[in-house]
Amino acid sequence: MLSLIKETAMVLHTSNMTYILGSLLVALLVSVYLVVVLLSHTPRKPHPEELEYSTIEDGSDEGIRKGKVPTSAEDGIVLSVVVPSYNETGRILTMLTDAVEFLQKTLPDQWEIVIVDDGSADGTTDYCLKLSRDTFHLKSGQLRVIKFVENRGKGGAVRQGMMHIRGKYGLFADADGASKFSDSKMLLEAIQSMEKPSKNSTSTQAAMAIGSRAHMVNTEAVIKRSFIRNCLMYGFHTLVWVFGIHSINDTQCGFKMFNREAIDAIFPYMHTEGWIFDIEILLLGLKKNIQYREIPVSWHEVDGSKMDLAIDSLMMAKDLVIIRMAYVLGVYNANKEC
Ligand SMILES: Nc1nc2c(ncn2[C@@H]2O[C@H](COP(=O)(O)OP(=O)(O)O)[C@@H](O)[C@H]2O)c(=O)[nH]1
Ligand SMILES: [Mg+2]
Repeated sequence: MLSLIKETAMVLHTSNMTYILGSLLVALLVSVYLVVVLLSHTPRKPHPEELEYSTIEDGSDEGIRKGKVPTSAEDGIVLSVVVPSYNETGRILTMLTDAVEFLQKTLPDQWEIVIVDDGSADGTTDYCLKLSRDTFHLKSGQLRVIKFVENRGKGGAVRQGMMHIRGKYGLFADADGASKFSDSKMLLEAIQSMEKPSKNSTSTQAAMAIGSRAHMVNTEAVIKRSFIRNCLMYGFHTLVWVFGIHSINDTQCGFKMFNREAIDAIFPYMHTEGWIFDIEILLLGLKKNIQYREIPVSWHEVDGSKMDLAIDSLMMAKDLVIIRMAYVLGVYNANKEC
């Protein structure tokens, strides 16, 4: 009789423990889900002014023409270059000079530059339009500026720019000219070699070419960077690896090109507006089986970074975890535009 009571007590004890552990697990999962929902991000809708671009007027010394941003490719434009720009009057001249010179030479009249001025307070928009007229002597429409009413972050600017280009291909490139613009040729050739599955094929496959600085890890350019910046870089790489992008060595290079099929499959679905947006682009690309190639590009450190190493690194780490968890838990849906 005593052993029966003991056995019953044991069974009750075990089932109680199972019940408690089960409840804890459910509570943990619900909490994680709620935290991810709370910290997930919905990109803000553009203000009406942000769906317009400004460009210089032909044959006028000061005239500025405005137009509605395009939503599809237009004949004649092969390459569109999107430049996210936040207070860049001090740095953008070098980048634009390099880009305009190369584009005029290699794709005459078949290119455009779209500056996305992310709520700058230093007159970036007027400065770029003035350069377009007085320094580069461009035609109306060749350099366009979309000006945000309020700051959204680099990811938000790249998203908006890429969704409103006219080119068959879109490249986004940093305003500080850290990469040599002529390297864009390698990215274009890589995409063109991936997009046609065979010589006779009529369909075009989505493809992206990812500028990479991975080959520079042991070079002067990286070694000379501050100790703290390199520590953060290694920490970040580890986090990216843990959260599941194993096949791409440099996720953060601000020099990436897409064909229109890839642009349509990625950018309307992108939630992230901050610095970590490259990771979401790559996750969406991988999820959608978009072909890609990582292309080594030149790169040099340019002073005047807008990143606050301490705060932005913490934010990036948090956002990286949230993006990954949001896709795993179904908070973000790779097939639903946002
Ligand atoms: N749209 C947008 N772009 C930004 C912002 N901050 C920086 N950028 C752009 O992002 C690019 C890289 O910025 P940079 O400060 O050089 O970053 P780093 O190279 O990672 O140190 C440049 O084109 C900047 O203008 C921002 O708040 N919004
Ligand atoms: Mg930079």
